[in-house]
Amino acid sequence: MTRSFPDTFLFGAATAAYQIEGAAFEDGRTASIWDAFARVPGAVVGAENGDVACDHYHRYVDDVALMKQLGLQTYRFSTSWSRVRPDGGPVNTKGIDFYSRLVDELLGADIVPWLTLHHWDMPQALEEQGGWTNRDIADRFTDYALSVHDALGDRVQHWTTMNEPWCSSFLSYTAGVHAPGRTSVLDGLLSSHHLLLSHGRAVQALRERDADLDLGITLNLTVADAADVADPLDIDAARRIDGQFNRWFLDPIFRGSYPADIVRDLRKVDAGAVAEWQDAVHDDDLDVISTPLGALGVNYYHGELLSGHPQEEAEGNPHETPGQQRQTASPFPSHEGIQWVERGLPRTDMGWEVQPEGLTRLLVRIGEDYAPEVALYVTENGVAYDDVVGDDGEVADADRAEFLRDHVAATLDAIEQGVDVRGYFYWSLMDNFEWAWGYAKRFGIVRVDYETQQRTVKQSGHEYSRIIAARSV
Ligand code: PNW
Repeated sequence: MTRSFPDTFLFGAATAAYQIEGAAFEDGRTASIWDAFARVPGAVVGAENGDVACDHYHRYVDDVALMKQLGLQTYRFSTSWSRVRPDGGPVNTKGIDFYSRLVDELLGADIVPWLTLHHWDMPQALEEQGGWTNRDIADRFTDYALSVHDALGDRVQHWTTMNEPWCSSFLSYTAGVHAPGRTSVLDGLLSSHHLLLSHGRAVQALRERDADLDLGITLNLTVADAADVADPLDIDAARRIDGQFNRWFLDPIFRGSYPADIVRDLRKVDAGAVAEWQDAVHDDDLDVISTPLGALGVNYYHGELLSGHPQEEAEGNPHETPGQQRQTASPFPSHEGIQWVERGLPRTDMGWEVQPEGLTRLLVRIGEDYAPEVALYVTENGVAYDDVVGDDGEVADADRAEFLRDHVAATLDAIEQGVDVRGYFYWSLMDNFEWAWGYAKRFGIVRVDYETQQRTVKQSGHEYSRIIAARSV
């Protein structure tokens, strides 16, 4: 039986500035933390960087034509802070003009622009003043948000402040596998708070400008299941991962408080860091952070099955990132005794399990527990596979086509269960710079030949076009 999506549901695809633009030092852009981190020996597989990436900065006209050909209704992209305000300083007209031309091109193609202000590429000059660990960053970020709004506010309706603050705090400042590569529990805690504070301040400032803007944030979220649902240790392991990954961000945004159980756990790990973090959380901060939103973006890649029995083997851990040549740590400050259990589900090229029903459960849970008043969008979902290019130049990625169809269907399942989900963005429009993995992992529905910059729509891209045209699965 085929089932249809609501008429207003939006189908799109997503990218991020550093991952596709290239032109890293053109037209006044200066270094971001990713330009700097990519040059640290051992930080990125193959010592690759985003200097050229997909050369989207020069090819955006063709890329928008490709989006139109695919039938995308919306396109999620990010603006580069160091292009718009190099070194975090005054506005760079040439930099912001690029986004203005991109937005015009999208609107001309009838594609709704979906803008993210921060997708991890903060100016390196600001990192040198402490980056997200320095409270002043909230003012810098708000200035940056307003300058993007100055230029694009007349044409862009949908604004996302942050992409995945868990990644820009704990993966970046505690685990050390993403820029700026620090390994400190305190820095992870401080940066998570300042990312949320910056989000709240920017939402307030943008809303003051224009009450009609659709404002939101994108979080990476997971379903954390206990291996044995009757085992107290397994239940507790699932609680701790859910708390550190999901609730650490959801609770301040939607409930105006940090999860007390996790604060308690963290105190056992590093009481000094928790005390310093508590000093950094000022009285009014949580009111600012919980400013009501119009949209919550949910990024879902995989779920996790957890055990609290240390003797079990930790084969299932999806949070393994490269960086073995550098000192790295767990992104979860409270990880002792937690094991990820292998459950035999198929795995992707990232080692992540394929679990579409997890997306349905996640959306239902978020809709019920946190966001009954806010519209949900799946702002990222996608898969890396080791694509094979045929003799005819075609990419027969039946595995990705199936993944896409199954997750679009899982989104529809949530809608049918009453959750207000209004869009789905596949990650990613095209193969691109996959952070610490460099160009080794391909998520695109469009293949990029990094020698020639030629784009080829994969079988999964054609499949997505058919789904969008039919508006049903
Ligand atoms: C997201 N994890 O990153 C990002 O938003 C994208 O830029 C990225 O390309 C995409 O997912 C694929 O990786 C994540 O460790 C990186 O759980 C790591 C995790 C989650 C999301």
